Parts: sequence; structure tokens; C-alpha cells
Amino acid sequence: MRGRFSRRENMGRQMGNSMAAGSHQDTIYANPLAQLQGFTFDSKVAAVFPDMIKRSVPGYGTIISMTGNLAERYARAGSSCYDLGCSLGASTLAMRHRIQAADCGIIGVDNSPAMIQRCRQVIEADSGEVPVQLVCADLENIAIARASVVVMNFTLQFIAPQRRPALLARIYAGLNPGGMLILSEKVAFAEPQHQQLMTELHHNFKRANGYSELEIAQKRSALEDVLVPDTLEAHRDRLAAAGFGSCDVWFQCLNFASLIAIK
Ligand code: GEK
Repeated sequence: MRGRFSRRENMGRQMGNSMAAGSHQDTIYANPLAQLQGFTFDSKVAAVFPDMIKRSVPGYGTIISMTGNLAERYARAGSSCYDLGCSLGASTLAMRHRIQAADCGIIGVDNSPAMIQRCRQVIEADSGEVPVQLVCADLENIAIARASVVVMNFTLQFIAPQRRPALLARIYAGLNPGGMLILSEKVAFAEPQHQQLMTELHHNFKRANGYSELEIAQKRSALEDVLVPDTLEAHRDRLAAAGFGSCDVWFQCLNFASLIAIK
């Protein structure tokens, strides 16, 4: 008898299960903290990360599954796909289960030892066949070469603004002609009224996902000066300056957007 799910759907279900395994509800900012430290990707964050990002980023699931979809189209035989700021490997797994190109591997990079340690467990528990190499390093220091796809899902926003142009130039140089950069970010708005509206709607989204006023306020303070969003215009200008001939926004929900840029 044929199963209820296709092979691809089953893979997606396995991916979801392995990502969720060992993950807990995010209560990091649920109680008043006497000394609010700047946000870091430590073991406490890694332990609740799937819950945290799903309840904080509108459209996260869509962006992750489309990352797999785009990788299927753009990954080329004999090339590498990079997941920069891979956290627990959500984008890596989405690509792993869609890439059809022969002799194509994924390199996941994150500078948080706690994230990489958990990510290794997730990848080991996953049945995908595309080779995955995980590197615990600063993505600003790793070599990027023979890439057909580079993914930066919600990571550039944590890189110091003055270093972003050089990073994008290095990604451009490491991509093969025709290769794709997928860049997803929290975005800012030049118009103050629009910025205010999007911030309030985003907080509504978090409230609807069970975060309290205290959690929203404390997380916001912790991210101040740690997550620095750019406007979509700044992203477009920087991608063009790095050399990307074409760039477009394929997804936006409130103050979260995803762009694709092709070399
Ligand atoms: C996902 N892409 O699930 N070098 C390497 N890693 C870094 C650096 C750096 N310089 N700075 C930050 N990171 C993932 C989500 S989370 C986004 C990405 C978020 C890493 C950091 O350790 C963290 O794991 C990740 O980038 C950002 O789609 O939490 O909003």
C-alpha cells in the first residue's frame, strides 16, 4: 500500500522532527532580569532556538522552505552551498533535502559553539544524503569558493555595519557566475511613522505567539546595538556595490524580508 506522504513530504516531516528534538519553550526573558546583558547565542539560547525564532520572526517557516526550493534550482554539480550563521541547521536541512545536483555539498558556519554542537546532533539524526560540513568559526574568516548558493538567513544583521560591504564583496567573489545569494533580514524603514507601525505590528505578532510585555521589552533591550537592521534600500545599494547584477525582494512580512541576488 502506498504511504500517505510522498518521499519529499516524509523528508520534510523527518526534518521537522529532528529540528524539534530536544528543543524547549523560550522563557529566557519571562522573569525580570536585574542586569540585562546584550543578547548572545549561548547554550541557553541554543536550547530554545527553534521555538524562539518561530515565535519571533513572521514568515520564518516560509523562508526556510523556500531556501530549499531555491537551492534545488541553483545548486550546481561540483559546487558548494553555504549556510552562513547556520544556528541549528534549519536552512542547511531545507537545502539538503532539495538539492539534486551531483557532487554538491553544504558548508554550515556558525561562531557559537553551543549552536554548532546542537546542529551536529540535528545533522547526525537526519537521513539526508547530501554531505554537510559544519564549521565553528567567524563567517568573516572563512574561505568562500566555488559556491552556487550562499544563504544568510537572519545573520548579516549581527555583523558590524561597517564590515558588511566587505563581507558581501567576498561572498560575491566566492560565487560561481549564475550563483545565488539568499539574504533574509529584519529590516528598518526610513519613514519614522512606518517604522513605528511595523514595530508595533511585530510586537502584536509576538504577543499572539505567547510572549508577554516583559519578554518583548527585555528581548528588545538585549538586542539593542546587537541586531542592527538596514533598510531594504541600503541592502539593495550594498548588493549592487558588491557586484550583484540583479537583486529582488521575494518575501516580506512586516519588518522581515528576504532578498535574492544573482551573480
Ligand atoms: C536559521 N540562519 O535558522 N560568524 C558566524 N556566525 C555568526 C556570526 C559570525 N560573525 N554572527 C552571528 N552568527 C538561522 C538563524 S540566527 C538569527 C540565524 C537570529 C550566528 C549566531 O551564532 C546565530 O546562530 C546566527 O548567526 C543568527 O535560519 O537568531 O535572529
